Amino acid sequence: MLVFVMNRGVNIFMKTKLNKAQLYGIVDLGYVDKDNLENVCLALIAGGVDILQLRAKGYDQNDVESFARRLRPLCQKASVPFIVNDFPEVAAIVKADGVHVGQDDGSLKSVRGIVGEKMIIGRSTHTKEQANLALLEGFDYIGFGPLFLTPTKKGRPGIGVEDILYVENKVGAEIPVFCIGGIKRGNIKTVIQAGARRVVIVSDLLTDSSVEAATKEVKTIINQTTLI
Ligand code: 3NM
Repeated sequence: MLVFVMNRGVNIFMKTKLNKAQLYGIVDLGYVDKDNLENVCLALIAGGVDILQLRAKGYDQNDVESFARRLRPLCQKASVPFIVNDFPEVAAIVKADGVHVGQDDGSLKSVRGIVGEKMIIGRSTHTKEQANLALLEGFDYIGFGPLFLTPTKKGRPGIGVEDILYVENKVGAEIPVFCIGGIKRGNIKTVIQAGARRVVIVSDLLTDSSVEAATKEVKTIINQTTLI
């Protein structure tokens, strides 16, 4: 018998997936042609991403909604939580599993008011203090970075790996912390050895000639490094 467990808060099935996630992938329109969204989404899923976000900076709400409608069923079929960046209204309309918001995108309460009680809500954080505040406010997970300079988020300094352990111990004991920004196959071991348990990787996967193979490589590195 299939029992679909829901409580009054976030969808438990998706929350469990979130809690187990190690690799968070992003279909980022800065790297992916809009005619190729499905292929890249499927390649990330086949490679083993545990969560997938749609990020479409510079596009308007109607465009983002139409992109989200194309990716939502692919993630649903694979049981991969589907997160919409920046647009809580779109997340609500397409019944995404979650929405991700930045520091300037309003309070948890205001986002919750749009997406309802069941949806995962993540917050970008760039300092230890912001990470602590996001936990206190009640976000379901945080991004923490950018660790290194990255072309995907231009104009931001890298914060380095020094604070990862503190944030993992303090915030990561309660909610998932995804380290982000400039993480690549070449430096992921350093990031994990500095205390990271979960990572987001964008350009290193999306600029590879095989997104699927690159994603699989990352999963292998994570598994090997985590076992050490
Ligand atoms: N957010 P890449 S860093 C989308 O620190 C994003 O909040 C960041 O892409 C943050 O893996 C970042 O190509 C870019 O560096 C991540």
